[in-house]
Amino acid sequence: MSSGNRRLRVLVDMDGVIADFEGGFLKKYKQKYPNEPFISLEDRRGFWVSTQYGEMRSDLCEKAISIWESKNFFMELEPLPGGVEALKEMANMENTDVFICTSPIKHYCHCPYEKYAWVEKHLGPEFLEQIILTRDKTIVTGDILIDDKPDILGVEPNPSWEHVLFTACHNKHQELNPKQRRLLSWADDWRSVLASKRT
Ligand code: UMP
Ligand code: MG
Repeated sequence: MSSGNRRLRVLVDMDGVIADFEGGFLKKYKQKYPNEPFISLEDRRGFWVSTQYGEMRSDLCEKAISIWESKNFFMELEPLPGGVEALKEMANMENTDVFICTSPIKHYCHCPYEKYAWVEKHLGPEFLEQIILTRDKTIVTGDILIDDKPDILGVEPNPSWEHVLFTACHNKHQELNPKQRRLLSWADDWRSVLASKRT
């Protein structure tokens, strides 16, 4: 990012990085549709859950979407192991600004509210200052974006951040381009990744 800015700005995605979207989806899908086929997390491929369900049977795309459009879906997601602790530690590091950068769904009646409520519940009210809700992360500036989506595109062709791919069930088989880095989980060495961005 801009030279002369001594502070490190870390953007951390929410779904699939600190909140267990895939696990929460599968649990509620099975509860709501006990007689329909499902895709185990082991067999998940591709970022879009709805696409893979739709490929299995076309009506399952809508059924999948109905799960995350439901009240309390985002609110009740479990934290992914180590994520909350890592964010709190990061936020307490010197010269470090941490933001949660997350894309809400367009069915907006529950999701944005529940994302704020989730952050307040798991990270504390002071973290509400750090939330960025956007469908286009390329226009947000930062040194690093930790995100499980392999392709993060938008109107800005040259985002300021380095995207570090957070490993998830849907991306673990995917090959990275030679310059791209992964964080395998929050047990992986995220502190070194941050340190590498401090000059
Ligand atoms: N999402 C969909 N369809 C899918 C999978 C996810 O709309 O098949 C939504 C849920 C989240 C968003 O709101 O995409 C993912 O947000 P990020 O983790 O990329 O911020
Ligand atoms: Mg994500």
